[in-house]
Amino acid sequence: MLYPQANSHRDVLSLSGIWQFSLDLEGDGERHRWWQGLPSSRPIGVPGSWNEQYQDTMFFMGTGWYQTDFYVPAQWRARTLTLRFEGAGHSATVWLDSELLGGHEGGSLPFEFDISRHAKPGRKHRLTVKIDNRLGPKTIPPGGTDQSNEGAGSSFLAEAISNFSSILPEIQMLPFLLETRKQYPQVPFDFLPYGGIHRPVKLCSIPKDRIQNVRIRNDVKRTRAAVVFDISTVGSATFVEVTVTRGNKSVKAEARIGDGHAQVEIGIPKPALWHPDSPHLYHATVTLLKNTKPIDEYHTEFGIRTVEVTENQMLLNGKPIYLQGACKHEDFPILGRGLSEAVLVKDFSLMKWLGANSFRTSHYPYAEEYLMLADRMGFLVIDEMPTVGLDYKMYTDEILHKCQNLLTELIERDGNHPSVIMWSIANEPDTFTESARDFFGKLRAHAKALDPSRPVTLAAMHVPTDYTFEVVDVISINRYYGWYFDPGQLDVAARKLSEELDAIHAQHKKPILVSEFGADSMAGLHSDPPEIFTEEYQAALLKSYIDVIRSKDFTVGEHIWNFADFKTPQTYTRTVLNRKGLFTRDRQPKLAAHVMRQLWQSGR
Ligand code: GCB
Repeated sequence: MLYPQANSHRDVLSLSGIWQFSLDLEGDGERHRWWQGLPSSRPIGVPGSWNEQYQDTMFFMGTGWYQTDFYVPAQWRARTLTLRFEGAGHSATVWLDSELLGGHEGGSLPFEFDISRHAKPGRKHRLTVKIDNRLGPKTIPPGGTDQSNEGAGSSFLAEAISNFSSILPEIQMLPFLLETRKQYPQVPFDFLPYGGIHRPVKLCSIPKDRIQNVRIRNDVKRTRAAVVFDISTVGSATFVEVTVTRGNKSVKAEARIGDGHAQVEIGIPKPALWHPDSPHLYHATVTLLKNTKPIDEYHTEFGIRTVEVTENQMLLNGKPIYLQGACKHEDFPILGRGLSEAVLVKDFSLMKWLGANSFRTSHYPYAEEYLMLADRMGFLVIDEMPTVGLDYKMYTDEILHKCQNLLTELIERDGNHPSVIMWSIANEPDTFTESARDFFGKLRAHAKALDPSRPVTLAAMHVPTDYTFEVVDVISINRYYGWYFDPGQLDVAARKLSEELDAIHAQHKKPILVSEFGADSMAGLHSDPPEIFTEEYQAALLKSYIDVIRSKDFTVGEHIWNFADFKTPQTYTRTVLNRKGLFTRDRQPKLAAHVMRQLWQSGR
């Protein structure tokens, strides 16, 4: 699936704007054929989560219906017409007029429908989308089945209690402890399970004979790069031509199409390599030819670079690279998870201001616009699956198959971006059982089969007995000493972190990224000596972790949790937001941001 674009053979119409919206509180919208018209609807902004657009939708878990009317331009005749959703969910069901087009599960990857049979150029159509943001024991990510407290993610503890309560009386305390872990809405992760059409919806007009997909890979040998374009096509075109341009230089090559596929290789002597300090991009134009006549084209940018992993290091273009940055969320006041290019630009400019060179798309794939901008501005991205909060009971063939499909979709979408240097196949799943090693081992193998050029990691918390350390290329650990453990004791935290890093590396001989560490701070709360929740304590904790991380020659980076404060479910450990941000939710720097800027701007 190619990212939609308008060029001399293609057209895109944005359906972003104000749609109509109704909550389906009785769950009978389908029975009442709401695609024919929404009852008592109100306006809603698309893209955007529904949560913060009205007071009564803030914590709503259930189904909400969206509707809008649009015209298909009269000149779009004899074309293939598609309707593309960049991200909506958690699940979406779509109707065009009274025709059911289909559905999609998972809110963070694009999906599209061919509507050529239903849509008539020059006519007005009604588009209806039913969104359900409820999560269950088999969704990715998992969650409670409704907005009550019946959650997934704690089955291990519940089972342990019933098994051991006759032998160990203390274990009877566990139901109480479990109760205190609950949050509202109940999900086994720490960000709001937003609902809505989070990313743009687009109506696309593409040629019937067309370029279907373009995969770009590069092989760099000494002073020459071979860039290979794998192109799939639809229809009867015979040749495909690729022109690669940089500045005023261009190179061209073509190949014959066989069975809807062609491979074009272009040699580039002395390539300008992509690197965060010099994010050189090449421009490629792929042209589809029928009897030498161009009938479709697609433009894309790409970068030439290599990534390798040794026992101690990550190498970018053969040289060690150290990741400094923060994990993010798609989260902003009022927009929720909704895409705003202005917020994106603001965030990337703040990351540059900090001196960060990387980030992780915790805990799901972000809008592709993030990667496009990361390519241009020079950020190294760890691209994460939506596999967050998996418990050990989920390690079944059925769920594995689901995760493999998601990984395929992710690599299909993001594989061409030079900024993506590593796939993260999960965040903090249960990894203390051998079944975790088998499950994530198979997922890693799937990633390698689709994309041998990138290392694979998993952000783990069950240190040191983590079975997935055996199957990943880079070990990533999320650590909260000095916060959830040993609060207020930075010296103890530093000692524990240091011992743990040494022990993991001694056993596994793999590079380690500290993929999360941090402390909440309420902007404006101060204390001396530093106490938890103050700006001083957050800054001191980050600094002391970084001193430890940098003292090891096998660590490959420091990723702070989190770039900015973000919205969470309600629980007594959160004050409306998770406040581990370097910035407030509206992107004003806390003390820690200034401290990190000083550290990062001067390099490792
Ligand atoms: C973690 C999770 C992240 C949480 C964070 C926290 O380990 O990966 O999703 O938000 O801790 O602040 O508790």
